Amino acid sequence: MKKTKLLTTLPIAIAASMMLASCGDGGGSASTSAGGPPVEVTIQANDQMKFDVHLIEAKPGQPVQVTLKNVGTMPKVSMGHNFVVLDGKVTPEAFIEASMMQMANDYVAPEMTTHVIAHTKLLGPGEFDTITFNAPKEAGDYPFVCSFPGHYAIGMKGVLSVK
Ligand SMILES: [Cu+2]
Repeated sequence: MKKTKLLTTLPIAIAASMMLASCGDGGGSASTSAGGPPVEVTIQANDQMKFDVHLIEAKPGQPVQVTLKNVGTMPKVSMGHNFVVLDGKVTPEAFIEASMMQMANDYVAPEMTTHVIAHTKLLGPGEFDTITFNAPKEAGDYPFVCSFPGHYAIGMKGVLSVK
């Protein structure tokens, strides 16, 4: 009698503990991957062509979740923003120059995608996009930019520091 009761209640107990775990810190299922719990970053981009975050720190191989929010009000065609992390094997300047005519590709030149670790969509006012990627396994500083023409030069840039 005792035995059967244990057997029937056990699955419920397991289910309950799983629910508790998933409601925990929001770290979610990604926390089980090799690089440890993800770094979560929210970056705002505005009409003044500024990011409010210029440094992201991660461990080698650690998952990184970036949410880019365009908090501006100007139209996407004149003031769109994206977030592009580069592999360090191409300069941001070369990447931006190659991408400046690539509006249809969210200003990410197809021939440059091998140098792109990750990128968001190009966002119009009030839009946001969330991407998750793994930080490079090699320690170093990896540049990130907004590749909308002119924005990098004004300062829409930063560094993913892996160490
Ligand atoms: Cu921008």
